Amino acid sequence: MSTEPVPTIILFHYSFSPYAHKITWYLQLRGIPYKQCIQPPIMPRPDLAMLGIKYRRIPLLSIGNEVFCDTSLIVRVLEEKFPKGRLGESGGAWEEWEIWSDQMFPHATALIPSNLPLMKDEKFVKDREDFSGRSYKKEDVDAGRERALEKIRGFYSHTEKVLSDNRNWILGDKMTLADIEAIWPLEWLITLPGALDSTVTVDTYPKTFSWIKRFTTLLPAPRSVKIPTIKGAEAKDIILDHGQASASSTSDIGVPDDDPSGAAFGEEVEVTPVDTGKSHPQRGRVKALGMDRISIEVASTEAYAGGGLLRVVFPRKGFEIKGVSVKGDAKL
Ligand SMILES: N[C@@H](CCC(=O)N[C@@H](CS)C(=O)NCC(=O)O)C(=O)O
Repeated sequence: MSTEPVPTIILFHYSFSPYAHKITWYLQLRGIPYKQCIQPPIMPRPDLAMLGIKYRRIPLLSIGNEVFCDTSLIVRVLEEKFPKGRLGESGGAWEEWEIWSDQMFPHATALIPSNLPLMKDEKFVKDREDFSGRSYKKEDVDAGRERALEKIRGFYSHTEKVLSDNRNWILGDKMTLADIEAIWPLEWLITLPGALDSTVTVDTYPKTFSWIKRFTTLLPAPRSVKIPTIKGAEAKDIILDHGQASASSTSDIGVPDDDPSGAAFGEEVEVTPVDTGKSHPQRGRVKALGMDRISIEVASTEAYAGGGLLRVVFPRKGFEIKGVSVKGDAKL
């Protein structure tokens, strides 16, 4: 682990984002100090727009001058920087639970009850239809409910089976990253009133419910952790204050001549998720293309004479890169 002082960490999120819970739990269980910048649950997000960030998914995590997108990359970056804390060794076994919960999430969102005030808010419905490409209209949500519940029961059954030998934690007798990776969508549904029905309860999945309780009891009590909350303007100053490429975690990676994306160093590209949030591509100049990550330089609204720049970093998995230097060029 590097002995360099760690620059300020800022989590951009809103309180009811289940993907953000995965990261707040990780930060708290590893004992990593961070600040938070609370975002509106729907677009627009002016704090991010002034940084030149068009990518729309939550959460994002900045470390110094770099903003990391997608929780899969955020977890990996934090694991590289902070491998110690209140979590046991999991080797690579947590990665299969990451894939598992990503597969569960679309079915879980299909269980957001159509009678929630939020689901009657036209702006929210429109925003999420743009985000997911799926209908959030009451009749469609209600019609999809049984099928989603059936899928979701499969996920609770799976953890019930894994825990059937009376282990305390998903990989055995120590709480690990695999627990965080598995619990966040299960816990979210349990705490979302009306999402589940009588087929998913403490009686039908007792081991899963008590494991979730065991986990949440170990989290620091919300009142005991005072996470400093900062406004967008302060977050922007912190991020833009940290200098340029020298402060970047990806500056040693470079760009191979024969990268499969076809993109070259310095080329202007758009990076876009392949599943959700596709109508919000992120533009920037290629600075590094590693095996598992893409780093682009993005100009904030303050960019002038080489200042006001930041790095935005994406995982390779689940994202595509398109050149934009030539109009209509759609090379991959
Ligand atoms: N693969 C992404 C998924 C993140 C995601 O879907 N987040 C939801 C919130 S839990 C989101 O961005 N919803 C739309 C929005 O808030 O704009 C990740 O791991 O970060």
